[in-house]
Amino acid sequence: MSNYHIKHLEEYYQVYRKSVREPEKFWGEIAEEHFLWRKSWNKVLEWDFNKPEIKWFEGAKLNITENCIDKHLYRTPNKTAILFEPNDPNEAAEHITYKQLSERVNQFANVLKANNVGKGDRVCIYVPMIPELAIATLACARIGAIHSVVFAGFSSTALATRINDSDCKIVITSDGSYRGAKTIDLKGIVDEALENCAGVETVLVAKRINSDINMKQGRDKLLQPLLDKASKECIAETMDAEDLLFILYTSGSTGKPKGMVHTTAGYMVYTAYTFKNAFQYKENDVYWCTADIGWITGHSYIVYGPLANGATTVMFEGVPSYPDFGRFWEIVEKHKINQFYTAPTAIRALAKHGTELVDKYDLSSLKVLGSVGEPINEEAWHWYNDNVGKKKSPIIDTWWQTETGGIMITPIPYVTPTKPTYATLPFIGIQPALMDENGEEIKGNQVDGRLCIKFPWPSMARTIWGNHERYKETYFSAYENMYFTGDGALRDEVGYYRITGRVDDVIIVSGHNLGTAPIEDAINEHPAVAESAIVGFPHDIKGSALYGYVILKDSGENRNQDNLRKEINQIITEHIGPIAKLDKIQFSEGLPKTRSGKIMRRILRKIASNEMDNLGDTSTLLNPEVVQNIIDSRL
Ligand code: 6R9
Repeated sequence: MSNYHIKHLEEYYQVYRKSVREPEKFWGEIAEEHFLWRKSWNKVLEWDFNKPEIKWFEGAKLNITENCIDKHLYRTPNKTAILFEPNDPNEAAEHITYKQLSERVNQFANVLKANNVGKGDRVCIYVPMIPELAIATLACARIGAIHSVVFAGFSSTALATRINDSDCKIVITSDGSYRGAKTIDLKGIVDEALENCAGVETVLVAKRINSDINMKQGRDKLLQPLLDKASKECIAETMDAEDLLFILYTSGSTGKPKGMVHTTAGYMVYTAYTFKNAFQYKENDVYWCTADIGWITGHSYIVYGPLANGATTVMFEGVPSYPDFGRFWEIVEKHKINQFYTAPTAIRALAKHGTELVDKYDLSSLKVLGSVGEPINEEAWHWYNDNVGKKKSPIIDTWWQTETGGIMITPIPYVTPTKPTYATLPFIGIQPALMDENGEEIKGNQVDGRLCIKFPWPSMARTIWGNHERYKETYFSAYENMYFTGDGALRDEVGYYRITGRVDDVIIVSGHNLGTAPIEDAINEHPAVAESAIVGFPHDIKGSALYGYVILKDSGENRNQDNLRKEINQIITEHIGPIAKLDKIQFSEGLPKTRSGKIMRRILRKIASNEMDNLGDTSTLLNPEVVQNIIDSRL
């Protein structure tokens, strides 16, 4: 018997040891006993971090939707698979059973086929958090098309870049979306994006807000009439274990976004296994992850992981602040949520509004509280633990990445004793290492270094779409034979890990990864801007916020600086989206540079964070005098 469900700490250590000593045997057993395969594998694992090439379950044939849907049709056809909670609390929630999900996914899959989409084709999904988003994703998987979900808060420029990078021939979208009191014209954004996307032949449009939209003849089609006519049967495509399941873009520290490629079998096995254990999901539990499916958290822990376990997974369309800051807790009470998974930035935003709105609702159904996206600070951890969990629901601080596909370091609730701000122990099968600046592994406890992973795990990204060289360079070149995460971490006296944050130029704002380079590129497009540099600074709700140093072409004295600030944020909104707007914009005369011309972000970060007494040695700079000047004009 494989250890699919871990129930106590002894068992964790025992299973962990097994997973590390005999990884192939371990994962082979998990895969064999808990999933449907059309054909078994020839070999559980083949890997080479130098090429890099990683293959799990090679030779196996399967379809992930048979594991996420069909498998449950025999036993629990009438169980709710997806519980949709709309933006407006007065609109009824929608319970989609496994049987209904099966029919709707098949209909959608048939519509895709009728629109010339087949195995290996890329499909861009730009849909808000409505059931069609999950259904479209699964419909792609059903027919072997590769989905590329783009978060429906991204701008038209960001959308176009992603559509073109992966050559999507079809875009699925909606007329618009609801977000709190606002509506957003998504179709308009798509139309704008497609002016620069010659390869897109078809746009399928779901109706959500019933707005008047422009429909381009021959290209745009309303989805519902097509779905209504489509058959509810669709035989799943047979996929190889290593066939591509999806592409999901994430920000790098430089250059354009990276289309991380995830494949079928390993991703399925690992997300399902981590879901079961990290959330201790039990048969009739109702599980809610507040992320958007546009991020990896939504892919793995709203859609695939929960559905592979036959769970009830909640999809929430709205925002935590609408109609008031009690909305999350109202939903927890209403649907008797058992596992609740959110981000530190949301917790901090809610904590700011006191406990009254938490105490108003009955949260006694909660058994597990999750956190993801960025380090959770001590204050937020305690607020979450005291007021939401009432000190009886363990907090799992889950560390992982778009690239890792699934949770990597986390407590297992009711198994691993938690410690505030610590992600604690590696998940089963995960072998972390801390590295020093000379490329040596730092052994022992009470140490800190750069976080790497020594051995492959099933759900790791296999490449960057269209750029394997960049994949190698970014993740496998910093340290020999190691996957480099880009994060720093410390290991305490008992071997618990605490993630200390990025060690590269990625800034995490409200849990969203933002690379500095694309934002700087956008700002530099303003005709008055000569150069710019972005750094993060501590923010009590967002975790980090963005601070921009902008150098103007002329001295800028004749300009209205407030207008300039607005224009700069407008350009950023157009190029990337509102999430990348700068909180502070300082106009300065120069930027501190090394002799090789590199911007010394370390110094700019310190100034933005008001740590001026701790600037380090600035004498080796090309232009040391500029530092005082920047300090003097600090905001
Ligand atoms: C799942 C997800 C990945 C980066 C990662 C790290 C940060 C995520 C964290 C955390 C501290 C946690 N991060 N979870 N830092 N503690 N529990 O967020 O993926 O959007 O790719 O971000 O987020 O810096 O490297 P992604």
